[in-house]
Amino acid sequence: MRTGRRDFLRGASLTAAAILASGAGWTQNSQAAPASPDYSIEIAETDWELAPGKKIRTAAYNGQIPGKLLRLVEGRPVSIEIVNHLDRAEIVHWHGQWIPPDVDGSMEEGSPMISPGGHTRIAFTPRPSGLHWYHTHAMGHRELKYGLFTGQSGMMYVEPRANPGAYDDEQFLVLHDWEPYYSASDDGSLMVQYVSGSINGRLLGHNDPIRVREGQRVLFHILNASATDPHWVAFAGHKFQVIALDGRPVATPATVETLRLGPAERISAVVTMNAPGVWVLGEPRARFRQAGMGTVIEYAGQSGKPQNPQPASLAWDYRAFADAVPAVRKPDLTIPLVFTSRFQGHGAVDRWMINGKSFPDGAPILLHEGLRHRLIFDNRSLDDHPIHLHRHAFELVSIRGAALSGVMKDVVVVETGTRVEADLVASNPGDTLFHCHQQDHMDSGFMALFRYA
Ligand SMILES: [Cu+2]
Repeated sequence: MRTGRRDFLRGASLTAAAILASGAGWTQNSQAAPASPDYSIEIAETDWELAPGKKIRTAAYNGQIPGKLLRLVEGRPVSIEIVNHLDRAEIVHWHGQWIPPDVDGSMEEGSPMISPGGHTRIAFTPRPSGLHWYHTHAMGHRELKYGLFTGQSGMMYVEPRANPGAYDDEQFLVLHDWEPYYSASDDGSLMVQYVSGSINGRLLGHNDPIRVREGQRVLFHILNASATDPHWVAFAGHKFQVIALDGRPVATPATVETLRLGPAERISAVVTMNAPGVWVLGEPRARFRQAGMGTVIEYAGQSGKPQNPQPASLAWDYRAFADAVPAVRKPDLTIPLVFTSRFQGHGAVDRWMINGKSFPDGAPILLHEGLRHRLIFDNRSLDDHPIHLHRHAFELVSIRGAALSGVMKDVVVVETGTRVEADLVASNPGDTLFHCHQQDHMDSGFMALFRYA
């Protein structure tokens, strides 16, 4: 581990970017030797075995995929050392946390990048509680080798001050797609596909089974860390009681058979283990299951080949988790956000626009502290988009014209040709990035900056 000040100085003497990189941390100060951090994240190229004989080389955190689970406590400050062993600048974003822009981990908000070979230390006070995650916010680029195409992601669970605790065991599952390549879509533009997919860094059959006992209530915390793909999750013979979305408890903890997670979405759901056997939990769609995106659940005393019957249908509706009777609130102002794409020719990636502008061309969108802003996500493109707002959560207020309340999110999938409305009560001043979480879309202009007036 190279954390000495000498290394920092060598980095800092190289470029202005490296000097900027020191802005957020103690490295500016030559006097005080800091106490050891609560956590340390080392970013480096890693040879990772998805399955015996199937190795990939990718950047990862601390040599493991996913990165280690960070268990933080709401309101208890945490310090994190980040060391970048790569030959390119990196940045770590704390997805779902309501923290200041200088530590949020977004260049566009003013967080410094960590120079090649450099390091920094950040500190923040975790809020809100629940299931969140940390991941690179660097660009993916055309080669599909950087950004979220790598293994640079991990879960962060912020314990609430009062833990509800109505479960016997907890399991954390991170979905990710690997070995990306371009294929031509029907209209001739390029889309990203993958050879393999994993849960917790291993292909189906190559993870240790999750061992359970009949009657147990297991709380699954699931994250889709894919760079670009939405995923379904099913667990044949069992149902999920969804208690939180994106870390925020839902108004109605409804029970469902299948889960859908757009890139960056999280679901916390309790499963009562009432069907003894050996089962597969994972992507029900054949293409993704064959690519490896599943894990085995084994009841005590049971053995044999994992059973994997298909769900009757794939269904997901955010409204299932909303208040029984939607609360009606009047916004103070309305912000229309129209999503469109421009075809760039056969064999090219599309250009993406919000209100007709590709980032960074548009002017910042102004927020007013304390006011209720109604964001109107109007998707006039042919793709679904997982829309993300940094440093805040918003409340869904309508989907395809149907009202709802009681579902807080920081990512929402806005399906093609539809409109989703969400209320943002602006309460965390500072620049705030708004973007599609699909890596190839955000890289191609699908971003905007929100700025407090
Ligand atoms: Cu998108």
